[in-house]
Amino acid sequence: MQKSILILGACGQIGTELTLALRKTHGNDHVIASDIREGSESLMESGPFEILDATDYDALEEVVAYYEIEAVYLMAAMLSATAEKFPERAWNLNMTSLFNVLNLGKERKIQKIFWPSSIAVFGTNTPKTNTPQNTIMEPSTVYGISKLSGERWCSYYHHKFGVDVRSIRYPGLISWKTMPGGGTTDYAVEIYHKALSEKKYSCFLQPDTKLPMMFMDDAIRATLMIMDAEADTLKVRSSYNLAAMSFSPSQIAESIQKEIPDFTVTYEPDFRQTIADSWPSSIDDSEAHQDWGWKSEFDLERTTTEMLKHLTP
Ligand code: VAH
Repeated sequence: MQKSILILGACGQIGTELTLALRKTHGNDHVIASDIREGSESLMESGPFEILDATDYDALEEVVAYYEIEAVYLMAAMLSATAEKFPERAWNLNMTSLFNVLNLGKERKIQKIFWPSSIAVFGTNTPKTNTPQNTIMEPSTVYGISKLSGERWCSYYHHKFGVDVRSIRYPGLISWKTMPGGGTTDYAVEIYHKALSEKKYSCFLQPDTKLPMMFMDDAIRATLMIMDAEADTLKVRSSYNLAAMSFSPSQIAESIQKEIPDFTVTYEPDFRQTIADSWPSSIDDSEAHQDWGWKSEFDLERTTTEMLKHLTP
């Protein structure tokens, strides 16, 4: 009998699109979406859904047993900006949920795990351009600390207990199907919505703040690729660097102004500027390319075309 897949945090920015993509390839009934609240209409209508708190081990174990889950995608997390406002809640959510899933793997109740890390694991003393897979990692944000700790635990559970956990350090992600929440890179989504609705946007980062970014279609494809890869090809069991493009707020504004010439942007940096300044401006993802054939397909121009096409009423 075909085993099932469980997505934790299925209503989030990545979780929503990942659920729809997995349902397309595995069939709706074999992909169980879950979150602490219901999600978008397209998500709720397309297959089974459970209200589930990823920090509740007993509830998680019950859902895994009931649906005979083979693989878990743990997408539930508190992102960088919100985590700075609620450090202990962020640590509890990001770490307890990870330990719950890793322990299910250790007990062989599930066979495969995907867990998202982030470029937030790097800090101000990390080499800023073409940041390598292995380098100085001293994150200065609650979110980055939780993601770096999570990477070390993923590697420990793989090497000590044989848990098949796979991970990617996502850059900032740009999507049109769902709004992101609580991230420092969320400006790169908000700007498209504001360009279309008001033709003006106040950006919370400086115009020259260059950050690694990726269109959601690339991020979903990378996630499915690493999960489909042969286990012995994956030499990195902490988390793989992943890259597509890097741009600044002024560069994304220029790409939008090619389509909407009278769009204007002002810049009013807030606390998220300090977070962004601690992150790399570009990433070297050679290992992901070598080990499992990763190659991005969306640059800024193609991303802007897709975003404006799908968001235009
Ligand atoms: C955030 N979107 O802004 C997330 C991401 C690299 C940034 O991890 O917190």
